[in-house]
Amino acid sequence: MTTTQPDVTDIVVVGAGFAGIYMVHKAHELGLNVIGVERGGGVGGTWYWNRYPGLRCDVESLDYSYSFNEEIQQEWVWTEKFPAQPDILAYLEFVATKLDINKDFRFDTEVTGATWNESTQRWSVATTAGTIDTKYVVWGTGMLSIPKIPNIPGMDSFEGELLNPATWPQEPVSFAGKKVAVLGTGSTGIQVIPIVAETAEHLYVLQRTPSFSLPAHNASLTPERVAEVKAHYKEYRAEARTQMLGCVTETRGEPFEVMGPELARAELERNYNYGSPMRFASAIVDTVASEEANNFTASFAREKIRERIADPALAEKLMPDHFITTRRLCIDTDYYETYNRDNVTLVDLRDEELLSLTPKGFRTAAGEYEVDMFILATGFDGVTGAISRIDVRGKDGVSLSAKWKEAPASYMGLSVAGFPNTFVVTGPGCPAPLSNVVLSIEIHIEWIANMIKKLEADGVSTFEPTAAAEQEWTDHVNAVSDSTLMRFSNSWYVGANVEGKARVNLVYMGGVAPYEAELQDVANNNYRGFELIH
Ligand code: NA7
Repeated sequence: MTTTQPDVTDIVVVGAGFAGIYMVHKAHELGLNVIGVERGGGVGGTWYWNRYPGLRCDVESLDYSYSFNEEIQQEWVWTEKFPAQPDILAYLEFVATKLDINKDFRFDTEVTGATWNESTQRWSVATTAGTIDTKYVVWGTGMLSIPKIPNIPGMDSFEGELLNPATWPQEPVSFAGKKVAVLGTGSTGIQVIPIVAETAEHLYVLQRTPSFSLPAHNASLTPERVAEVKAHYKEYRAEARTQMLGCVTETRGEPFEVMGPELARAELERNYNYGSPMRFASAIVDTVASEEANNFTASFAREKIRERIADPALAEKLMPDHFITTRRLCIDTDYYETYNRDNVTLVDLRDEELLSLTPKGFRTAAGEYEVDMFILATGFDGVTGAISRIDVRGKDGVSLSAKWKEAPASYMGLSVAGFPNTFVVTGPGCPAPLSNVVLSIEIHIEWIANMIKKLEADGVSTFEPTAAAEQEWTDHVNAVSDSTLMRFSNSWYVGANVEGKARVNLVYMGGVAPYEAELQDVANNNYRGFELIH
């Protein structure tokens, strides 16, 4: 009998999205051996799988890109204010080629488990293409990579096309002449709905919770704007790094009380006209913290929504009633105007509960609807979803998904007690979900690489955060969150969208710049909170 020997390396990087690409590059810089593992057929991560028409990032392209390499940021040309999925994918392919990291990835390969070996003090990573023995594992599995598929009775019986935006077919999908249903009105639904309506015979939008959405005012980037940013890109990026959301917002940085209603309204108007959720959310600095500021911002946003919908009764059904920014603040192109079309019907699931899918369509408490296509824009098992589906076993065989079932805790949003020599990029308890996530990823990868460099230089064989440090950070994340209106959130930011998932504050609300300062403080104090074993 022959046994296959595991491959041996220094670092395994899981995922070839923004995090994985940069981490493999960093491993090269550190002179360490690295193996990347990616279940997709190429780089891109969530931008590889999500391909539905209308998909764009809601962070501007000049921000939503790597800042660490001057050559890349000068050479790549963004053409639109908000980048479309094909452009982001092409950008990541360009970066991967430029950094020569494709050769280090095993594509079409899934990580199925990872086990900490007490005797060797190393990880054994099980993949669909063999086992890898490694000192470190860096999880770059993404915050929004596992779609949440709702358990609707009769789903198997539906004879039409059942599609999920997060695993959209690579070949074009036609809506022409079809009756289509879209379930879900978060960012995904809001982006796909206007596109479907353009050619579908009829579109039914199934809404349970209305979102706040603002016009994106997307447009081609003028060569002048690109040249202006590129001439001072270093300074532009440096400024982004001083901000709460990790991108330039030109906020006055004043709370509602200081601004007063007149100035506050003018600032909301200015940012609304600019078209950017990051800027609009930052216009009044305490929108997410103060009820008064939030109500003011939300009233303004509701007024704007009303102006876009011809039928006032329909407008009221589309009116969000949560604290603005405690669920994703969306941007759109013609989302509300789509409801003014004759071929679009809103099915308000608060009035008529969705009971089931049927062979020919779907049934609500009000009756049966026939459709040829049903699109599940029902979101993701955010932040912890991907890694929790992998059988990760730390010290004493403890399973990470079991540990996280009750409360997904981490130290500093990137490491977990009981799981040595491991980093979870943009894990629970960091500001990434409410930030320019590319910058949040860069902050994590650079910090991780610096830590590995120091540990290697000092001859440290293992590290892990202490349980006390993890608890202290988790308490801090909760205290900051609870001091904001996020305590009322009912979204993936707090795990509330997935049945049975623990409701916890997955987002650190302290802001990107203060968070980076806290990370630096940990590093400067000899990695305070970590146990380092030589
Ligand atoms: P979201 O923002 O989680 O939105 C999912 C939508 O699907 C939301 O309107 C949900 O309503 C709805 N939904 C989910 N399950 C159901 C069931 N079972 N019945 C009815 N409606 C349902 O996901 P997106 O993909 O749109 O956006 C995710 C992130 O991607 C976004 O935040 C950006 O960061 C990019 P509910 O709220 O549950 O009532």
